[in-house]
Amino acid sequence: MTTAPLQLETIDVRVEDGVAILTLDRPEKRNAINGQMHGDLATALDAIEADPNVRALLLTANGPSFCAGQDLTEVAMARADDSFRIDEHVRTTFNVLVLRLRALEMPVIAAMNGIAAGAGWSIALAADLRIAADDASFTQAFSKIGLVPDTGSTWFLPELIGTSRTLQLAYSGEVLDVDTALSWGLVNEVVPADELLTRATAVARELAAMPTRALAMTRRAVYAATTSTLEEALELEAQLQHVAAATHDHVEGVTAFLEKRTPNFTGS
Ligand code: T3D
Repeated sequence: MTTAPLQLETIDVRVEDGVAILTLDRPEKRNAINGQMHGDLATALDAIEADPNVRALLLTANGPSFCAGQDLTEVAMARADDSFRIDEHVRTTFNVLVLRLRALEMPVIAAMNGIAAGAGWSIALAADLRIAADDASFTQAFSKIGLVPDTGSTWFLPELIGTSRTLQLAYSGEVLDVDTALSWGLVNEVVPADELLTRATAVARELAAMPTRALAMTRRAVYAATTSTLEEALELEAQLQHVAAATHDHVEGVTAFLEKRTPNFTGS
């Protein structure tokens, strides 16, 4: 079964070998997220969630930067309307997006080129793995325009780099280089820019060929553990193991091991 590409105004989605490659495609504005892109992201995720062929998501972007965060032109225009509430905007757009990414039943990988700013970086932080081009860089950006980090930055960054480094980045809005990001654990791997998509796609394909339901439950358990007690984590592991043990892929994995052959996982 093949899946037709989805060409939206600001986003392109194609499915290859079980990987949905979601490309932000507004390069002339550095992939700043306007209302159209917020809507297109929701449409793209609807399609990805509904597609049984998709077993991993790769987030990437066209042009010289990964994503410049919220489209500030639109925010400036919206503010002219007295009824505009920025908190509602954040709740109904970025917050929903981040929670949807974390709830997906598959691994999520970000392939990051150029600069990622503000909410654009936060979206990548919601992914499980980040593979960065050697020209990638990262900025919290929010303080430069008198805003508070959002889209999960205040939650994701301390998890990865601790509170002091988070506040250093958030206060200064400094542009973090990719080597420092790698050494701090903010990206998993750095590759030459012209190899980014090839490498990230290879990683995503590898994950898509694995026991998808077990990987989905793995990310669920790991993310739940960040806010749970050891007792709660142990209990969730036990419950999820019960579900995993009933999957076809578990039977296939054990059978293949005993038969000394490569398993053929189907994601079921
Ligand atoms: O309402 C809410 O939901 C609040 C939520 C906020 C979440 C946030 O994300 S706040 C942070 C917003 N982002 C920023 O502050 C970053 C702003 N952009 C930049 O600092 C730079 O553009 C970059 C460092 C990202 C890239 O620099 P460079 O030199 O490669 O490109 P450039 O020349 O600055 O920009 C190219 C075009 O993209 C330019 O448009 P033009 O003049 O050619 O028509 C520029 O205005 C546009 N652009 C870049 N970022 C944004 C943007 N337009 C609107 N909004 C942007 N965020």
